[in-house]
Amino acid sequence: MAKRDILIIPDTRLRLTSEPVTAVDKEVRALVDDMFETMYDAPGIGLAAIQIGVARRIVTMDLAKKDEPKAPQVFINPEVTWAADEKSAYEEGCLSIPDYYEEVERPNAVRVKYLDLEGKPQEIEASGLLATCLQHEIDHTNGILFIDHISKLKRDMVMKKFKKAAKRGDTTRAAYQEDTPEHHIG
Ligand code: K1U
Ligand code: ZN
Repeated sequence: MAKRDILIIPDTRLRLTSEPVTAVDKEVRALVDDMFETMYDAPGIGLAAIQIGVARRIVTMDLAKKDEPKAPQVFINPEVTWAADEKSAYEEGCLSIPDYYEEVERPNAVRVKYLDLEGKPQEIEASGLLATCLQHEIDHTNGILFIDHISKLKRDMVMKKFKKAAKRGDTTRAAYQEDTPEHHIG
């Protein structure tokens, strides 16, 4: 197991469309282990493989609360097969956009088909935070970021701030967080 570096915007690899997994083998399971180590260390509730620079359609997630036992979930080649017409808003964050949070409106329930760690096809119906997180992570596998769902004005402000930070050489989450402890961009 190894903790990997998380890519930060404007890293262009975050805009890649990830490739489907063709076989859930030892190599994929080792990558999943690294993703969990990276996600728990961050800490985050979800992670897509492209966030550590691997363009494969793999998502890890753990929505357990602080006082609950760990509840790791893995989704390989996840795909939305149905989305509710009704929308709900949730204040989202992203490990690739440190310390920026904004409300995003998405379908409040989705059905998602995927492969489990044994390579078996599965399908779940999700609502609430699971639905939000699945949509956020599936977006990552398609090169889409949550800031693509907010206004252009806000997105441009965020991109400007992170491009400036990248120019300064602040390309790690740690460097960025030391500099900007505030949650909202002023
Ligand atoms: O994909 C990512 O960048 C991970 C992201 C997932 C996510 C959060 C909120 C809404 C949708 C998707 C995060 O985990 S951001 C960090 C976060 O939300 C969190 C971290 C520690 C404790 C609780 C939440
Ligand atoms: Zn994200």
